[in-house]
Amino acid sequence: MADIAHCRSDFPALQQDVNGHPLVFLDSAASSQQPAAVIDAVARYQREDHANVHRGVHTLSHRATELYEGARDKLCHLVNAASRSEIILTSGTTESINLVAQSYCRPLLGPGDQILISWLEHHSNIVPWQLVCEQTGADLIVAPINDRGEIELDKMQALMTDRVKLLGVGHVSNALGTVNPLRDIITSAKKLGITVLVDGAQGVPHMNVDVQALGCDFYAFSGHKMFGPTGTGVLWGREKLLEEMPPYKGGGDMILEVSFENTVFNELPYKFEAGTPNIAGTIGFGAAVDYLQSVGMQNISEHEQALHRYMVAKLAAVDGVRLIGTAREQASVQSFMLNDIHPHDLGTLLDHQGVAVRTGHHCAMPVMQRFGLPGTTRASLALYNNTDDIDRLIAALEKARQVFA
Ligand code: C6P
Repeated sequence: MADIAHCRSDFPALQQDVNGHPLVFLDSAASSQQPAAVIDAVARYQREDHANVHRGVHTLSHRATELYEGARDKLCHLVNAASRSEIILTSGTTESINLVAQSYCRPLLGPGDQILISWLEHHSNIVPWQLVCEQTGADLIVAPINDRGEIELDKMQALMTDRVKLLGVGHVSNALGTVNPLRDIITSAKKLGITVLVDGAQGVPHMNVDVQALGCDFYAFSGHKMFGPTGTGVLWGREKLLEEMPPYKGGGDMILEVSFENTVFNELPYKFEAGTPNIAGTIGFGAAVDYLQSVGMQNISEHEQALHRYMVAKLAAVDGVRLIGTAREQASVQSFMLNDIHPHDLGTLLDHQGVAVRTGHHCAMPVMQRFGLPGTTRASLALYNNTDDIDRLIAALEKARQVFA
């Protein structure tokens, strides 16, 4: 198992100065940096092995296919899927959720049916459901959150009825860091036979995820938040459901036979992977999985939890800081306000000191509306962060407080 303190040196982008200061990167929830192992795997493929997958009899095509399908196997093991057929390679969480909305929900829903989500969701776990509701006449209903930023479980359970055909819930809130009580939510939904999709964009990078143990039906995540390239992602789904779903994109590779009269679709998982995929990115995604596992998910989780506690304590002690999101269980993310300074102004000032954070609504506008804010400043952690990074953030905030006094 790698010593986590040494991991930082694996990330070339972290070895630079920004605006005259060594970079402190606290924006991994938006997109994490990539270790050299990932960058090299992509470059090696581009230099030596590039060809289209599943199509050629020649050596390069075989090599590319082996690397691409090898990444699928790694992802299958990472989340403990029952079979590699259940791992649909997508461009990211957003595409994975749209796939479920269009392939699973659209044929199923009609007027009177409901999709249930929570107030905590990212726009990617809101808008695809709004679209399919518009297309089918179904309704989107929303479970509230409390002032700490936790789903009000009893109210969510009260909304679970036989009208609800799908429940979409995040694993970890990207805006507030809340870790949702998935076991309780899924158990309650399953008692009523409700299909459950988990948006795991902020889950998989930070903790062990076992989709079979969770008991959900779909789990979506993105490569670029877990040290892989952008434009990569996974939809895990139960094989039985995926078998019954029609594809939502047509094209090459997702067919067995095409005539003008009839098309026979390919088997899983290819039925959902029309067209030439992001081969290089997916190979990098596979290398990112190797990297995560070489560090160890348990190791990562413990490191980030300890660092999160340190960050919250330090932030809370800064005069004028108000923490937004104080759930009893949080992971990797902390949102806050500093006095009445606009988050964009604060973010710019922090950037001048080499500290990268995200500011704004974090693609979770309903969460901001719930707290009566236009946006927040958000610091988010990954395995390469350490207490020095937090100390630099705090020093930069103290300076900002004086500038805006
Ligand atoms: N959140 C953030 O800064 P994509 O863009 O498809 O890789 O991921 C979308 C997405 C879905 N769900 C959650 C919980 C997310 O956090 C995100 C991406 C980034 O918080 C960019 S908005």
